[in-house]
Amino acid sequence: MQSIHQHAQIVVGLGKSGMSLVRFLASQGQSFTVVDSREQPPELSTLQRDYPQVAVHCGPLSADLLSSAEVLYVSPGLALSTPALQAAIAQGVRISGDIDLFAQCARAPIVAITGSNAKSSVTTLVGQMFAAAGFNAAIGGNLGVPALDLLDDAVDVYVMELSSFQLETTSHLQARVAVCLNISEDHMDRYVDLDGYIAAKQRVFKHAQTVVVNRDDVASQPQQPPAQVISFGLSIPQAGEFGLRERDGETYLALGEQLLLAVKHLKVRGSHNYANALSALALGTAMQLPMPAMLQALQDFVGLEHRCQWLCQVQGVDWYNDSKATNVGAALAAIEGLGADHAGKLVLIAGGDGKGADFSSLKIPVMQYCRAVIVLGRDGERVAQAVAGSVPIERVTTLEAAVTVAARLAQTGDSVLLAPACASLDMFKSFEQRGDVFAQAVRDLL
Ligand code: UMA
Ligand code: ADP
Repeated sequence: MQSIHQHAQIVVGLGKSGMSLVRFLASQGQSFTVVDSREQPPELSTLQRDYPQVAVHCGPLSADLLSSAEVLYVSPGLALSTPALQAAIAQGVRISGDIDLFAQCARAPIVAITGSNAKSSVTTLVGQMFAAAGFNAAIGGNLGVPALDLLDDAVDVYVMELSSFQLETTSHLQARVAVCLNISEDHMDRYVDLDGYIAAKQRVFKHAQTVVVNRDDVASQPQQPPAQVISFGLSIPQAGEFGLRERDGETYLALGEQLLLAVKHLKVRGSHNYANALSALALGTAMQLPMPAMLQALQDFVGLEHRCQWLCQVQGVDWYNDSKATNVGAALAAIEGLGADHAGKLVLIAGGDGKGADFSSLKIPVMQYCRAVIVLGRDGERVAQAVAGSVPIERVTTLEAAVTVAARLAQTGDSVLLAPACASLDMFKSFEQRGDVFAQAVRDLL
């Protein structure tokens, strides 16, 4: 029988975050226990191979065990509303997570980036701006590499993508600069309502030195901003603000009255990408990065895979992979961005795991920009019902079939857009796999 003291620290979850916590705590010579509600968590064999001495409990979470701890390091995939966690919280057990520990140990400043959409794109872009300016920037967090794995005294700055799930367990972030890029409904299977989701996102601002705000999106703004605030938005900027300005028929990224760069020099299109460029400039400016390095990075940025990514043209039809459009807000940005940019119509492929979302806001842009909608996946029918009465709807059961039907429906000059407005997990391992399957099916048309 293990003593209660041995369970003083418990790592809850044995995925990527849990395993990074194990490595970190073990490297500090600390003792801890690991639990995971799954019988076979993904990192179990790695744990048993590398840390055979660490106690691990797999299967249904024990409220008694969790309540005996002093602190629980909870993985982002586990909701704090899980009954065994609630029981522990009621007993006064402290909740923390990998980001909290990371923030307490990081010796370099942290740029903290959250929001419903564009986190990965902006995190990558800001990382590239630091690199262009000659700094050793570590980028990660929700983007992929767990925060604790990035800790290194040689790092000049940490550029961190943070999810609402990670922020829920974070109390000591103290970012040098923090942003919540935008808010639209997501993860409604995890939050009681939109306010709960926004409250989790707002934690990014706690004790931040400087805050970057999206002046077009009130829900994303901090309730109590610090003294130093830099804003971005698509409107004409006032002094010290980032925004868009028109001059001689050209649109420019601008800082106050100063024109910085014509958007035609960016390799990514659509107003959502201009907003991302402006937010990255605001973040870089808050970190005193030189403007020429930032503008160079913006011009070199080709965008990330699976985000409104142009694949190829087949018989006069352009094909776009936006598999990362895992919520309605991202799908809307793609439909409106591509729709406004193209003379032809869009054939939209949507559906998957809807995470409890309301799809009704898709109807008007679908009516305006789409030729047809092809639905698939667990919530495909809910998407179909939301857009019913707008354009023809086809129902399919595989992504390959969706590509075949889309090729038949699209006319010369049209574009086919995979922007599911849903997570992929009902049919695929990840959004990357969904995008890869789509891209392969499109290549098979050639
Ligand atoms: N799980 C259990 N029981 C447990 C622990 C986890 O069933 O005891 C399940 C969760 O419900 C979830 C899955 O396991 O379905 C993975 O959860 P996890 O917390 O173990 O995840 P990690 O492997 O640690 O990966 C996490 C992030 N995943 C989630 O937040 C779900 C990764 O973001 C992130 O890259 C990684 O940490 C490193 O920081 C992925 C993600 O999908 C990309 N994020 C969501 C999003 O972007 O929308 C928030
Ligand atoms: P995140 O990490 O927040 O999911 P990504 O950069 O991976 O963000 O992009 C996710 C999705 O959001 C993609 O479908 C992308 O095309 C879309 N997107 C990118 N920028 C924006 C924006 N400013 N507003 C809305 N959607 C966006």
